[in-house]
Amino acid sequence: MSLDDQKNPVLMPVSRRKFVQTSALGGLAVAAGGVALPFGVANADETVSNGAAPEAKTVWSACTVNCGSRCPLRMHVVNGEIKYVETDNTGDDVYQDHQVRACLRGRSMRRRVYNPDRLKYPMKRVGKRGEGKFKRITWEEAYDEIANNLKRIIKDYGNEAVYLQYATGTLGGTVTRSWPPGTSLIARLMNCCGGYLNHYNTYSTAQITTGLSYTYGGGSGNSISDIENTKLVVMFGNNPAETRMSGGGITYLLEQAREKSNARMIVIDPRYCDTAAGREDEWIPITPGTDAALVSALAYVMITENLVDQPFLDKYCVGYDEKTLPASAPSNGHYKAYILGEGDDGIAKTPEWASKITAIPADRIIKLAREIGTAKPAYICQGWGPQRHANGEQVARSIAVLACLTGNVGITGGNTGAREGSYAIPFVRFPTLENPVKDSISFFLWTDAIMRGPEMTATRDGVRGTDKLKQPIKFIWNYAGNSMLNQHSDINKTLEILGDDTKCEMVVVIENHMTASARCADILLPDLTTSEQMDFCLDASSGNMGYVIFADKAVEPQFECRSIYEMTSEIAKRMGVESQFTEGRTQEEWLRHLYQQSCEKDPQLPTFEEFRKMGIIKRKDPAGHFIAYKSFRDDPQANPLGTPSGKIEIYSERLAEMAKTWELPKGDVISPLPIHVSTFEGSDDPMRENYPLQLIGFHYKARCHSTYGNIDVLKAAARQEVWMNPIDAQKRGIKNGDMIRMFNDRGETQINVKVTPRMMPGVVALGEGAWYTPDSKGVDHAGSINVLTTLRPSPLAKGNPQHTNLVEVAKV
Ligand SMILES: Nc1nc2c(c(=O)[nH]1)N[C@H]1C(S)=C(S)[C@@H](COP(=O)(O)OP(=O)(O)OC[C@H]3O[C@@H](n4cnc5c(=O)[nH]c(N)nc54)[C@H](O)[C@@H]3O)O[C@H]1N2
Ligand SMILES: Nc1nc2c(c(=O)[nH]1)N[C@H]1C(S)=C(S)[C@@H](COP(=O)(O)OP(=O)(O)OC[C@H]3O[C@@H](n4cnc5c(=O)[nH]c(N)nc54)[C@H](O)[C@@H]3O)O[C@H]1N2
Ligand code: SF4
Ligand SMILES: [Mo]
Repeated sequence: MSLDDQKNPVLMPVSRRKFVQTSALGGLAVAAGGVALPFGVANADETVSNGAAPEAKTVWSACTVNCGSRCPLRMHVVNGEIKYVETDNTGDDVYQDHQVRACLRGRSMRRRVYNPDRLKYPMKRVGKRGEGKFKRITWEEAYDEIANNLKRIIKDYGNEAVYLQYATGTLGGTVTRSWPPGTSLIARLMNCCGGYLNHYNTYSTAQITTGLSYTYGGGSGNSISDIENTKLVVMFGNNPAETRMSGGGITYLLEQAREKSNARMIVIDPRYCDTAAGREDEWIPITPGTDAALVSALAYVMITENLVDQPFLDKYCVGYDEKTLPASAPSNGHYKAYILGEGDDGIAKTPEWASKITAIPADRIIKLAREIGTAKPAYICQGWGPQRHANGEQVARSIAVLACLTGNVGITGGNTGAREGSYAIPFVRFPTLENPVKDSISFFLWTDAIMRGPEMTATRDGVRGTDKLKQPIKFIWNYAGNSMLNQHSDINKTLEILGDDTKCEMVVVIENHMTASARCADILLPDLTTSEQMDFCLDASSGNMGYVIFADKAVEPQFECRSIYEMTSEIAKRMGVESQFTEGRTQEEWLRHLYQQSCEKDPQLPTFEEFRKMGIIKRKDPAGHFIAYKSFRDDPQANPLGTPSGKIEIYSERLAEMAKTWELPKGDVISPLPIHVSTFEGSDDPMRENYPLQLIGFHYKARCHSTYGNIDVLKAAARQEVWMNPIDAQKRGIKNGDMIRMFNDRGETQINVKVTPRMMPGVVALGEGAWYTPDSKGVDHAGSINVLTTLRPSPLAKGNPQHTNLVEVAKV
């Protein structure tokens, strides 16, 4: 398919007939009111036939979704309708002044704006919550209903009962920014009204962020462009070809950097992912959730063959061996003792030991250890797949230790074992004021907080800012997110929790489309898309090039949709805080005001009108490649890390303390050293007798999570299917393309199978984010993975173990 597919006449027009189609989710919602509104879009054919010269313009806009990139879109608008979409045409092909070329998703933006699932007017729930039955109401009714309930719930339960849901649909925006929660206009509104219950961490990186905060007091990595200075690239579960697509993503940068350095690249992943796919020097499939065992055995070989960087470990690290072990630790509590079998478990972490756990042959582990131990420097990194597991904190910390054993931290061509770092142009953000409420929960435990809020404590559930939650969640704001259902775990259980409206009393969803989460709303507000309003797209970067985009208004608002600024201003008025909220500015006045402030800090910026014409401003990192912890490496005394010791803590005294004091469910482990631990639904769980296959998810090129998941051409271009090894397929009498059922105790999905040696035996993989499409028995028919995932959190981060699942697969 050509990148400019939107110009292709066969694929182009969104016809009127198609546009009134009811929702793909069963035709319930939009059709329920039975009201078809006049169309905001003129039919393409009409504009040609009426003879008048069409009014054509090109407007800079942006794709602001949470794919890790941000991309400029040039909207070609004729008579008020987007006809086709192009992308950046500034700069050249040389990296760091390159064109930031949108991927096929962004180029399909027109199909999101003019989508049959588009919400048209405010609606109120009429059936059971989650059923998706609504009636149309006016904006005045919607605002009043929200404000009245908000006042009542704050009065009855306090501001701690009002929760801002994780929602990253527009995190690239400025006025429209939806995440982190504290940066959204909803936060500003709530902060004017006494505050809200916050969340920390993310579905993306909970285990690695928490894990590495103990190791490094942070978790940054060298920029990927620094691969031009390396000898060897080792990727643990990192798939930039899919998760960092486009000229703003870094997949192309990776290839250009490798061309310069000619570095070898080893990809360690249960799946032969697109990043490998012929570009790799070697693919090492690994049993999911066992990377820490692999690292332990690599350490064993490096220690016994004298390949570790002892001076680095002595000078910069705590707890590698007895020399740097804290006094509070047992004398055999150091990492070297654990590896050599002198620790409490008495097991030497030999390649043979790890081979049984990881399914990687012992001689391959030995060869890999020698290779990593002798390549100087080596760029060791991990994506976020290995950490999205029930033992993900341990895995993330272990991979970081590998970078320390080999002395690769803080140097050019090396890396910390974390994901790549990048550079962004600093810009002034919308001020959202201070949250008077300090309590926050892990983003993943909101369903728990609905059910048992006041039972949740700091040392059992990781509640922060307070010892114990005061109230259960009673009110949820869900702005630009699908984690009310589609993206959260265990959809069936979550539906049950949400279905009881005596528990959480009010759910407000602000969306563009009739998503699974939208169907769980009590009040559903139709938002503008990026194309229908003015905003800046910030925090955009491509390795060591930062950029910002002027996302202008391309077309008029469709139907009765309104902007988030207008919605929150109207609710602020009803809450009696309008002047504090708006400060008397319109959306455009705010943008001009913020831009003025950015210009004062950064005199290099062009004027507002110049920026508007340019569409995109790019800037290279003045410091060159980003080298994580370089100042610490250069002078550790002057530039200590954010850990208590100021050093890299292989052994963490804080974790040792938590291991003693936290109340953990049976089987959960917190440990001062990064070690391999068995987990629930891991490769050695006895549950495998009933559910013999490990199921991992992955982030798929067809969508950004669930966003773009309802675009016909994208669905056709990259089909939703479950990956399965021929050995597993043959055992079950399954052939490539068959319709299968995949199930466990939590639910079932039916989807076509892709039988492929790109998947290791014993493991199946399914792209996350497909639109949950249940039948009357609750069986999903779209390959929506979260009918199979668990609500049980990981031990330390209380994060989402969404890649740790056991299932069985059978032919339908
Ligand atoms: N099983 C499994 N589940 C996962 C993951 C996994 O790997 N496996 N990954 C997790 C991760 S890392 C993440 S980040 C989360 C992502 O979860 P979410 O943050 O919920 O992301 P999306 O599914 O993209 O949902 C974004 C929503 O915003 C809406 N939206 C887009 N633009 C606008 C706008 O301008 N205005 C409004 N009001 N709405 C808009 C879209 O229609 C979409 O419904 O999912 C998590 N869930
Ligand atoms: N196209 C597209 N791009 C995206 C997104 C999207 O939805 N679509 N989402 C964006 C967001 S919000 C995020 S957080 C990132 C997510 O980025 P990641 O979390 O890095 O993406 P995943 O695909 O979940 O995992 C990366 C790889 O890890 C592998 N993997 C899974 N389990 C293990 C394991 O135990 N060990 C090892 N070694 N490998 C394992 C998977 O097979 C996969 O190839 O992607 C971003 N980019
Ligand atoms: S989905 Fe990501 S890579 Fe694709 S156009 Fe949007 S921002 Fe760019
Ligand atoms: Mo994410």
